[in-house]
Amino acid sequence: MKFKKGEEPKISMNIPMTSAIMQAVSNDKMAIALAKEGGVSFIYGSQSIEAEAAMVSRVKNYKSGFVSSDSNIKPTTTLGEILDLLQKTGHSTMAVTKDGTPTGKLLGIVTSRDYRISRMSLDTKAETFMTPFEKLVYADADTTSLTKANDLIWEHKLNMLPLVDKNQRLRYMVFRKDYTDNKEHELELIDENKRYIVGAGINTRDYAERVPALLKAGADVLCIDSSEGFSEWQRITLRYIHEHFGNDVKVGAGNVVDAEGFRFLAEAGADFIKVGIGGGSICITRETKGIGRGQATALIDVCAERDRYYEETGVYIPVCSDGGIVHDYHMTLALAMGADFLMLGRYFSRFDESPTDKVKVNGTYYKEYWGEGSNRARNWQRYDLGGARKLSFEEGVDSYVPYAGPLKDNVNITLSKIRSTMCNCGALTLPELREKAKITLVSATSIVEGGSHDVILKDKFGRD
Ligand code: MZP
Repeated sequence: MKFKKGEEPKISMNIPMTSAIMQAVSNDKMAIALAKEGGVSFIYGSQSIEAEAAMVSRVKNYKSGFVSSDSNIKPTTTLGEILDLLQKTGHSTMAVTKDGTPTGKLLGIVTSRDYRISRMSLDTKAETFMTPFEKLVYADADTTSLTKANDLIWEHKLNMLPLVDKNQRLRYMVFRKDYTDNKEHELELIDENKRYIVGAGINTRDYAERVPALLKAGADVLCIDSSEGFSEWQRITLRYIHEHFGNDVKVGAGNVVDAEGFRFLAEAGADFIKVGIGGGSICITRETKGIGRGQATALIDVCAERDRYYEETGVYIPVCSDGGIVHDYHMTLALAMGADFLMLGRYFSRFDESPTDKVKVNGTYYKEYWGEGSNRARNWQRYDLGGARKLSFEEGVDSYVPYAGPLKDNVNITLSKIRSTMCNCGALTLPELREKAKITLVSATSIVEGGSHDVILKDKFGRD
């Protein structure tokens, strides 16, 4: 977020990644998964105010687990009673230990997840479902892989396996493969009282109602979601929010693609500024309207203006590079070109945690991914407002992207590539990367040369 020379920003991230303000990308599930890795999601605004605020509130109230003393849970306590307790305390998981401390002997774990409940009746008594933990297998939370944990679960006939760290503190649970969907369930962190940071998308029409609802739900940061940020509407919206809710409410604006656009939004009071028009993977704005600019050119131009603005005013306004990332190294390039952080749509849409359906076509899994400017995304307004809105042309497509598995694994691989490139450039921090990275123009030949070429890859050998 914007900050003055010598001050610290009010909100900062552990990794420079945000997920796009899109129906197909950022719901509460995505927000929790990304926040666990240190990034921030912006919950999509193309839904009713109530629905968006409810998503924000679920992220803010999400607590993965807590430890209860066994005095609360007696052998005769029923599953229904325990689930009531979980609901009242806003948790999804509870670990029960002998003496009520996180390091005490673990008696059992209860989760409110549906698949657990489906296998037990609400009258099931604690003594029944806690019994397996007599055979509890403690393992090293830092080194045990999901596959190994699953093997242990089967071997010991458990429904879930708690993992503890070196100090015997309960760190994770691994759930047995679910019987119904045959999926492996993720590791669930138990660290208590963590509140995840979450952002939310807003628009320049209903901000007087939407903004207070989102702030009440706990949104940490807002962002005006539009493909055209260099507009009077954004200035009016920013002024209204800061006048009515104070400067502590952080609002990003955009998108712009040049120095003039940056300056306009900076002077209008934006707390961060997004760059990118027409470069998104699902975007056809350039094709349909001829509006936009190459992402790298736009980013370099805007970042230079950000630095000039900082020199002149002593106010630093972070820049977010939004859209167009295809390969992981594009992220490093954007960061080296000056982006403070990135916004990604396609990248996150491919993961388990995105809100869209996973479909199987010819033996390969895909996830759905559609643009906010597609009719599919715009339809919510037609339904919600109940009236016939004038039909407009589409600026986004409805598509499939290859399914890529869990967010955590993918983000970790991407980050390790970014770190490795930073290492090549001799940079320990992102500002150092900007300073030290040498960016050169590449020819089409050099791009071909950069991949494997003039060899037949073994997995294609012998095929048509
Ligand atoms: P990408 O990561 O999929 O390449 O791009 C995501 C970005 O594309 C979003 O953050 C948003 O700025 C932009 N977007 C979303 N919907 C559309 C559209 O329908 C679009 N045209 O351009």
